[in-house]
Amino acid sequence: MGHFLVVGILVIVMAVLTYLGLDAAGLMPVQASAQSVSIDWLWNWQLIAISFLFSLIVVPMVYSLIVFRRKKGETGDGQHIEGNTPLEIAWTIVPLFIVLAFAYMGAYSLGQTRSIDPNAMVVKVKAQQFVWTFEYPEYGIISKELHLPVNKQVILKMESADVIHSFWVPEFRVKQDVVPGRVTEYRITPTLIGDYKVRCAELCGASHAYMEGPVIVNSQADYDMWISEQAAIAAEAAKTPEGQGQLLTVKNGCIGCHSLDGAKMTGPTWFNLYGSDVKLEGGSTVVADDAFITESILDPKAKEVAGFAPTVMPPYALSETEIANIIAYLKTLK
Ligand code: HEC
Ligand SMILES: [Cu+2]
Repeated sequence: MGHFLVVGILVIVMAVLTYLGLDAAGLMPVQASAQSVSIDWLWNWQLIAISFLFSLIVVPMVYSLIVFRRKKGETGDGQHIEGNTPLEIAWTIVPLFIVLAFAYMGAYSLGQTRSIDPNAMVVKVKAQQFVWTFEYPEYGIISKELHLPVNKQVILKMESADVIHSFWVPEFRVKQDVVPGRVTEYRITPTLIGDYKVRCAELCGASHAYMEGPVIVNSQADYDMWISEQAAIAAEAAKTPEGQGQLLTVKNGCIGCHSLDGAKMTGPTWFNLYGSDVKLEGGSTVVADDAFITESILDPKAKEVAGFAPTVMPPYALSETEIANIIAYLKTLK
């Protein structure tokens, strides 16, 4: 009986120490959404259960290794034990209740994170290799930054242009796949003003690791200011062909692959592109004029630019005017 008492006390001490250690390790980033409260609550109970089960296995094992070691000169077999019905019933019933309790807690937490505010504002999200774009349909704003007002539920309606991506802001806790061919929804109520990052959490291609975008939680006043600034910029841009062209390149995610400043990304830079000589695969060159650019947008595989994979850029079925506007915009990039 003495052994049971000692092991029992050691298990409890070890469980408490393990839990305190895990808790102090800061495994989670800050809590920045209403949804994260119930998720962290569930996570905390799991840490407690894990700490206890870990101790329940490790402590008796180490204790036995030390205390029940074979003594010098001991040569006989160990005692033969067969079956223990009360113990077997206990180790079936207790885990059953633990699993049921966690199933209930999990369902409760899921319900909390899904709770619907009928006044939630809508932002459209487009995911594509390897960029996130955000559209505020009420204001005609398209942006590479997601701005959200604090303490207000937002519903993201997410679409993918190519493969499966996954919208993940660790500080918000909730994660949701973005699947081609359907609209997935993501509800969140940010509660902490600050700058975060959305990452793609689904391996989606060569530059998956760089598929990040800023997520900024603002006070209502700062958010309103940002919205009116962006709406003014969008309205101003819509007046000129090059402005409309620029909006199109954001909307279609072109700038996820083409830099404006000479930097090499997945695709060639657009800096000084218009009118320049473009080297093609195989050694020939072509002048980047209207015809070449139009062809490159409608049928990117027609001519391969040297040093770039011809398969990554999808064809874009843009209208003549849209392409003219994009060309007008490209001309300004000098
Ligand atoms: C997924 C990445 C990606 C996206 C998105 C993308 N492109 Fe490209 N683009 C490329 C790559 C790679 C090449 C070079 C290989 C080739 O010719 O196909 C290229 C080539 C081009 C060229 C040819 C010449 C050059 O040097 O740039 C033009 C023009 C162009 N893209 C325009 C666009 C426009 C306009 C959009 C948006 C409507 C767009 N691209 C979206 C990757 C992309
Ligand atoms: Cu992705």
